[in-house]
Amino acid sequence: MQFDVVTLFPRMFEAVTRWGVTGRAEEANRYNLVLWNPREFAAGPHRSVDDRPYGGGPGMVMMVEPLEKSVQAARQRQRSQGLGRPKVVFLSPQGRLLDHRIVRRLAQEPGLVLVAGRYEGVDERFIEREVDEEISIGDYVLSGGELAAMVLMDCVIRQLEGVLGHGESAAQDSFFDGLLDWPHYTRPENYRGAEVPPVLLSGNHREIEHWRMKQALGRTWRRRPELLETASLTEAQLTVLEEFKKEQALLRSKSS
Ligand code: 9D3
Repeated sequence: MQFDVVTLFPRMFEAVTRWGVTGRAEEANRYNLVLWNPREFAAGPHRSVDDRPYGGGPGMVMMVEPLEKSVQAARQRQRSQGLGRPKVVFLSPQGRLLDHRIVRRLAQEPGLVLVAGRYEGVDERFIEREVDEEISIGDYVLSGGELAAMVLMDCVIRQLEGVLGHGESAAQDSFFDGLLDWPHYTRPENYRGAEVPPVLLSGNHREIEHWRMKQALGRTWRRRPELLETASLTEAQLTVLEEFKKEQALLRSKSS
Protein backbone atom coordinates (compact mmCIF):
# COMPACT_ATOMS: atom_id res chain seq x y z
CA MET A 1 0.00 0.00 0.00
CA GLN A 2 1.24 3.45 -0.94
CA PHE A 3 0.33 6.22 1.50
CA ASP A 4 0.85 9.85 0.59
CA VAL A 5 -0.03 12.20 3.43
CA VAL A 6 -0.47 15.97 3.16
CA THR A 7 0.36 17.64 6.48
CA LEU A 8 1.96 20.72 8.00
CA PHE A 9 3.52 18.41 10.62
CA PRO A 10 5.16 15.53 8.73
CA ARG A 11 7.31 14.41 11.65
CA MET A 12 4.23 13.47 13.68
CA PHE A 13 3.99 10.42 11.40
CA GLU A 14 7.15 8.97 12.90
CA ALA A 15 4.75 7.74 15.56
CA VAL A 16 3.42 5.30 12.93
CA THR A 17 6.62 4.41 11.08
CA ARG A 18 8.94 3.93 14.06
CA TRP A 19 7.06 1.71 16.51
CA GLY A 20 5.43 -1.65 16.91
CA VAL A 21 3.38 -3.46 14.29
CA THR A 22 3.26 -0.47 11.91
CA GLY A 23 7.00 0.12 12.35
CA ARG A 24 7.86 -3.48 11.43
CA ALA A 25 5.40 -3.41 8.52
CA GLU A 26 7.19 -0.38 7.10
CA GLU A 27 10.60 -2.04 7.45
CA ALA A 28 9.16 -5.08 5.64
CA ASN A 29 7.89 -2.78 2.82
CA ARG A 30 4.26 -3.79 3.41
CA TYR A 31 3.49 -0.12 2.92
CA ASN A 32 5.33 3.02 1.93
CA LEU A 33 4.73 6.50 3.31
CA VAL A 34 5.57 9.76 1.53
CA LEU A 35 4.85 13.07 3.25
CA TRP A 36 3.93 16.33 1.54
CA ASN A 37 4.09 19.65 3.38
CA PRO A 38 1.80 22.34 1.89
CA ARG A 39 4.31 24.91 3.15
CA GLU A 40 6.65 23.71 0.37
CA PHE A 41 4.00 24.60 -2.22
CA ALA A 42 3.07 27.97 -0.74
CA ALA A 43 3.66 31.14 -2.74
CA GLY A 44 4.77 34.56 -1.56
CA PRO A 45 7.62 35.74 0.63
CA HIS A 46 5.95 34.33 3.75
CA ARG A 47 4.92 31.00 2.25
CA SER A 48 1.50 31.42 3.88
CA VAL A 49 -0.73 28.35 4.02
CA ASP A 50 -3.61 29.97 5.90
CA ASP A 51 -5.60 33.20 5.87
CA ARG A 52 -8.56 34.86 7.60
CA PRO A 53 -12.06 33.52 6.92
CA TYR A 54 -14.29 35.45 4.52
CA GLY A 55 -17.35 36.58 6.46
CA GLY A 56 -15.25 37.08 9.57
CA GLY A 57 -15.00 35.07 12.73
CA PRO A 58 -12.22 33.51 14.78
CA GLY A 59 -9.33 31.39 13.60
CA MET A 60 -7.69 30.82 10.25
CA VAL A 61 -8.60 28.78 7.17
CA MET A 62 -6.17 26.70 5.09
CA MET A 63 -5.78 28.12 1.57
CA VAL A 64 -6.70 26.08 -1.51
CA GLU A 65 -3.53 26.40 -3.53
CA PRO A 66 -0.86 24.86 -1.27
CA LEU A 67 -3.22 21.96 -0.44
CA GLU A 68 -4.20 21.39 -4.07
CA LYS A 69 -0.58 21.47 -5.25
CA SER A 70 0.36 18.99 -2.51
CA VAL A 71 -2.43 16.59 -3.49
CA GLN A 72 -1.51 16.88 -7.17
CA ALA A 73 2.13 16.07 -6.37
CA ALA A 74 0.99 13.06 -4.33
CA ARG A 75 -1.35 11.89 -7.13
CA GLN A 76 1.44 12.33 -9.67
CA ARG A 77 3.79 10.21 -7.56
CA GLN A 78 1.26 7.38 -7.24
CA ARG A 79 0.58 7.47 -10.98
CA SER A 80 4.34 7.31 -11.62
CA GLN A 81 4.33 4.14 -9.50
CA GLY A 82 1.81 2.71 -11.96
CA LEU A 83 -1.02 2.70 -9.40
CA GLY A 84 -3.64 4.70 -11.28
CA ARG A 85 -5.79 7.37 -9.65
CA PRO A 86 -5.59 7.11 -5.86
CA LYS A 87 -8.55 7.88 -3.60
CA VAL A 88 -8.08 11.19 -1.74
CA VAL A 89 -9.33 11.07 1.86
CA PHE A 90 -9.73 14.23 3.91
CA LEU A 91 -9.79 13.69 7.68
CA SER A 92 -12.50 16.03 8.94
CA PRO A 93 -14.97 16.39 11.82
CA GLN A 94 -17.66 16.64 9.09
CA GLY A 95 -16.71 13.22 7.69
CA ARG A 96 -18.38 9.82 7.87
CA LEU A 97 -17.58 8.03 11.10
CA LEU A 98 -14.75 5.54 10.64
CA ASP A 99 -15.60 1.89 11.31
CA HIS A 100 -14.07 -1.50 10.52
CA ARG A 101 -16.02 -1.84 7.27
CA ILE A 102 -14.56 1.39 5.93
CA VAL A 103 -11.10 0.28 7.09
CA ARG A 104 -11.38 -3.04 5.23
CA ARG A 105 -12.62 -1.30 2.08
CA LEU A 106 -9.75 1.22 2.13
CA ALA A 107 -7.24 -1.58 2.75
CA GLN A 108 -8.20 -2.98 -0.70
CA GLU A 109 -6.92 0.16 -2.44
CA PRO A 110 -3.40 0.07 -3.92
CA GLY A 111 -2.77 3.58 -2.65
CA LEU A 112 -4.35 6.39 -0.61
CA VAL A 113 -3.74 10.11 -0.35
CA LEU A 114 -4.63 11.35 3.14
CA VAL A 115 -5.06 15.05 3.89
CA ALA A 116 -4.75 16.34 7.45
CA GLY A 117 -5.99 19.85 8.16
CA ARG A 118 -5.04 22.37 10.85
CA TYR A 119 -6.63 25.61 12.08
CA GLU A 120 -10.42 26.13 11.92
CA GLY A 121 -10.74 24.28 8.64
CA VAL A 122 -9.83 24.23 4.97
CA ASP A 123 -11.27 26.29 2.11
CA GLU A 124 -14.37 24.37 0.92
CA ARG A 125 -13.24 24.70 -2.71
CA PHE A 126 -10.28 22.41 -1.97
CA ILE A 127 -12.69 19.71 -0.78
CA GLU A 128 -14.93 20.14 -3.84
CA ARG A 129 -11.99 20.01 -6.26
CA GLU A 130 -9.75 17.31 -4.81
CA VAL A 131 -11.38 15.18 -2.11
CA ASP A 132 -13.15 11.86 -2.78
CA GLU A 133 -14.13 11.00 0.76
CA GLU A 134 -14.30 12.77 4.17
CA ILE A 135 -13.74 10.68 7.28
CA SER A 136 -14.04 11.49 11.00
CA ILE A 137 -12.69 9.24 13.76
CA GLY A 138 -15.29 10.22 16.36
CA ASP A 139 -17.35 12.92 17.99
CA TYR A 140 -14.68 14.76 19.93
CA VAL A 141 -12.41 17.66 19.00
CA LEU A 142 -8.82 17.10 17.91
CA SER A 143 -6.29 19.86 17.25
CA GLY A 144 -5.84 18.74 13.65
CA GLY A 145 -6.27 15.86 11.22
CA GLU A 146 -2.87 14.24 11.78
CA LEU A 147 -3.83 11.95 14.68
CA ALA A 148 -6.96 10.94 12.75
CA ALA A 149 -4.85 10.13 9.68
CA MET A 150 -2.54 8.03 11.87
CA VAL A 151 -5.49 6.18 13.39
CA LEU A 152 -6.75 5.40 9.90
CA MET A 153 -3.29 4.29 8.75
CA ASP A 154 -2.81 2.06 11.79
CA CYS A 155 -6.13 0.30 11.20
CA VAL A 156 -5.53 -0.11 7.46
CA ILE A 157 -1.95 -1.36 7.86
CA ARG A 158 -3.10 -4.10 10.25
CA GLN A 159 -5.40 -5.38 7.49
CA LEU A 160 -2.61 -5.67 4.91
CA GLU A 161 -1.45 -9.14 4.02
CA GLY A 162 1.54 -10.40 5.98
CA VAL A 163 1.43 -7.64 8.60
CA LEU A 164 -0.07 -9.58 11.52
CA GLY A 165 1.44 -12.88 12.62
CA HIS A 166 -0.47 -16.15 12.47
CA GLY A 167 -1.62 -15.97 16.08
CA GLU A 168 -2.86 -12.38 15.77
CA SER A 169 -4.87 -12.83 12.56
CA ALA A 170 -6.27 -16.23 13.60
CA ALA A 171 -9.63 -17.45 12.28
CA GLN A 172 -10.86 -17.10 15.90
CA ASP A 173 -10.95 -13.34 15.31
CA SER A 174 -13.47 -13.50 12.50
CA PHE A 175 -15.52 -16.00 14.54
CA PHE A 176 -15.97 -13.39 17.25
CA ASP A 177 -16.17 -10.53 14.76
CA GLY A 178 -18.37 -7.63 15.72
CA LEU A 179 -18.27 -8.51 19.44
CA LEU A 180 -16.20 -7.10 22.29
CA ASP A 181 -13.29 -9.20 23.58
CA TRP A 182 -13.62 -11.68 26.39
CA PRO A 183 -11.52 -11.01 29.56
CA HIS A 184 -7.85 -12.00 29.39
CA TYR A 185 -5.60 -13.33 32.16
CA THR A 186 -1.94 -14.26 32.54
CA ARG A 187 0.36 -15.23 35.41
CA PRO A 188 0.14 -15.23 38.36
CA GLU A 189 -2.89 -17.46 39.05
CA ASN A 190 -3.55 -15.49 42.22
CA TYR A 191 -2.75 -11.78 42.29
CA ARG A 192 -3.16 -10.49 45.86
CA GLY A 193 -6.28 -12.62 46.31
CA ALA A 194 -7.72 -12.04 42.81
CA GLU A 195 -8.01 -15.47 41.15
CA VAL A 196 -8.01 -16.41 37.49
CA PRO A 197 -11.38 -17.99 36.54
CA PRO A 198 -10.84 -21.75 37.17
CA VAL A 199 -12.21 -22.78 33.75
CA LEU A 200 -9.15 -21.18 32.11
CA LEU A 201 -6.87 -23.50 34.13
CA SER A 202 -8.98 -26.62 33.44
CA GLY A 203 -7.34 -27.58 30.15
CA ASN A 204 -10.82 -28.31 28.77
CA HIS A 205 -10.67 -26.43 25.48
CA ARG A 206 -14.36 -26.80 24.63
CA GLU A 207 -15.36 -25.37 27.98
CA ILE A 208 -12.83 -22.56 27.62
CA GLU A 209 -14.16 -21.69 24.17
CA HIS A 210 -17.71 -21.71 25.51
CA TRP A 211 -16.78 -19.48 28.47
CA ARG A 212 -15.00 -16.98 26.26
CA MET A 213 -17.92 -16.80 23.83
CA LYS A 214 -20.31 -16.27 26.74
CA GLN A 215 -18.15 -13.49 28.17
CA ALA A 216 -17.78 -11.80 24.77
CA LEU A 217 -21.53 -11.93 24.13
CA GLY A 218 -22.39 -10.90 27.69
CA ARG A 219 -20.08 -7.91 27.72
CA THR A 220 -21.26 -6.77 24.33
CA TRP A 221 -24.88 -7.02 25.49
CA ARG A 222 -24.02 -5.10 28.68
CA ARG A 223 -21.70 -2.43 27.32
CA ARG A 224 -22.48 -2.05 23.61
CA PRO A 225 -25.95 -3.53 22.98
CA GLU A 226 -26.16 -1.71 19.60
CA LEU A 227 -23.33 -3.94 18.32
CA LEU A 228 -25.54 -7.03 18.74
CA GLU A 229 -28.05 -5.61 16.23
CA THR A 230 -25.52 -5.85 13.41
CA ALA A 231 -23.59 -8.88 14.66
CA SER A 232 -26.22 -11.36 13.29
CA LEU A 233 -25.72 -14.00 15.98
CA THR A 234 -25.92 -17.72 15.28
CA GLU A 235 -28.48 -19.95 17.07
CA ALA A 236 -25.65 -21.23 19.27
CA GLN A 237 -24.58 -17.70 20.20
CA LEU A 238 -28.15 -16.68 21.05
CA THR A 239 -28.38 -19.71 23.36
CA VAL A 240 -25.07 -18.82 25.06
CA LEU A 241 -26.19 -15.20 25.50
CA GLU A 242 -29.42 -16.40 27.16
CA GLU A 243 -27.27 -18.50 29.53
CA PHE A 244 -25.28 -15.37 30.40
CA LYS A 245 -28.45 -13.37 31.08
CA LYS A 246 -29.83 -16.12 33.35
CA GLU A 247 -26.56 -16.32 35.30
CA GLN A 248 -26.61 -12.54 35.70
CA ALA A 249 -30.18 -12.61 37.01
CA LEU A 250 -29.19 -15.38 39.42
CA LEU A 251 -26.11 -13.50 40.67
CA ARG A 252 -28.18 -10.36 41.25
CA SER A 253 -30.87 -12.22 43.18
CA LYS A 254 -28.17 -13.87 45.37
CA SER A 255 -26.45 -10.56 46.23
CA SER A 256 -29.71 -8.86 47.28
C1 9D3 B 1 -15.87 25.39 15.20
C2 9D3 B 1 -15.88 23.96 15.57
N1 9D3 B 1 -14.91 23.13 14.98
C3 9D3 B 1 -15.32 21.82 14.54
C4 9D3 B 1 -16.20 21.02 15.40
C5 9D3 B 1 -13.57 23.52 14.78
C6 9D3 B 1 -12.58 22.47 14.53
C7 9D3 B 1 -12.19 21.58 15.52
C8 9D3 B 1 -11.21 20.63 15.27
C9 9D3 B 1 -11.98 22.41 13.29
C10 9D3 B 1 -11.00 21.48 13.06
C11 9D3 B 1 -10.61 20.59 14.05
C12 9D3 B 1 -9.53 19.64 13.80
N2 9D3 B 1 -10.02 18.27 13.73
C13 9D3 B 1 -9.73 17.50 12.69
O1 9D3 B 1 -9.04 17.92 11.78
C14 9D3 B 1 -10.29 16.15 12.64
C15 9D3 B 1 -11.10 15.42 13.57
C16 9D3 B 1 -11.61 15.75 14.86
O2 9D3 B 1 -11.41 16.83 15.42
N3 9D3 B 1 -12.36 14.82 15.50
C17 9D3 B 1 -12.62 13.60 14.96
N4 9D3 B 1 -12.17 13.25 13.77
C18 9D3 B 1 -11.42 14.17 13.10
S1 9D3 B 1 -10.77 13.92 11.60
C19 9D3 B 1 -10.06 15.38 11.52
